[in-house]
Amino acid sequence: MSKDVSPRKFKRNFTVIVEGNIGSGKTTFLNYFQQFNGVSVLAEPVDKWRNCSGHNLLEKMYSDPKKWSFTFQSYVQLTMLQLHTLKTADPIKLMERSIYSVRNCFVEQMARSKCLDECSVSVFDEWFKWTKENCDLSIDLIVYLRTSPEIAYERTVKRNRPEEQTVSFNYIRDIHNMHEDWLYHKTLFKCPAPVLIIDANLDKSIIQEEYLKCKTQIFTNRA
Ligand code: DCP
Repeated sequence: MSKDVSPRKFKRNFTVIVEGNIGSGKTTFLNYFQQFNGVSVLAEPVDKWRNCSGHNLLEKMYSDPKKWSFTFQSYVQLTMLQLHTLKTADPIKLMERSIYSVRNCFVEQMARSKCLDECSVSVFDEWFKWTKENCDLSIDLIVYLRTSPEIAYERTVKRNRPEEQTVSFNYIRDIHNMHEDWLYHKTLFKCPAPVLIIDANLDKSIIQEEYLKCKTQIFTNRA
């Protein structure tokens, strides 16, 4: 295996977050980066969300969004914070999603669709503000896997995750719009780092060229 990263000492990891709609291909992207030395790949802890002391919070959130969205997103926020503050041995830390997409995409969509009431959103905002001020949530690069909502929806239907049976096209379109406003148009919330946009509509068989561009940017920038 080639040695892509020299064993220099860094004050902290060069942190890259991978963002994109549900079904945009974040897992495939992360799997590609598993092969390189010097990169710690931190996948989203979906299994934890499915089993919080025996409770499947992901399933609960989709089955009754009004009742469980706050509980679910609170737990996601905690698990994301655990990943943000985790010190990894490798110089590059590649994370699936972040505390930023919890607030800027999911909580925002839930607030607009009234799944979360104003006071619940205020509690999220207080937590978000406190953690930003008191924990190191620094990000060096955001990789945005940009898809059309149609393709993201099609992939979600195809993979047939039991908890996602009630996910509608409209929900995927809303979550798409939140990502677009945050990371593409940059009209919603401040971006915590430069954004690299990848055409994630491309099929698995040809997307590796896009990944390669991304690899170059990550490995060059962290040097
Ligand atoms: N989810 C959520 N709120 C969050 C993060 C995720 O409701 N703050 C939900 C959406 C999905 C599931 O959790 O139902 C996993 O979502 P992701 O988009 O993070 O992961 P995927 O597995 O869908 O990613 P991909 O298909 O891009 O690999």
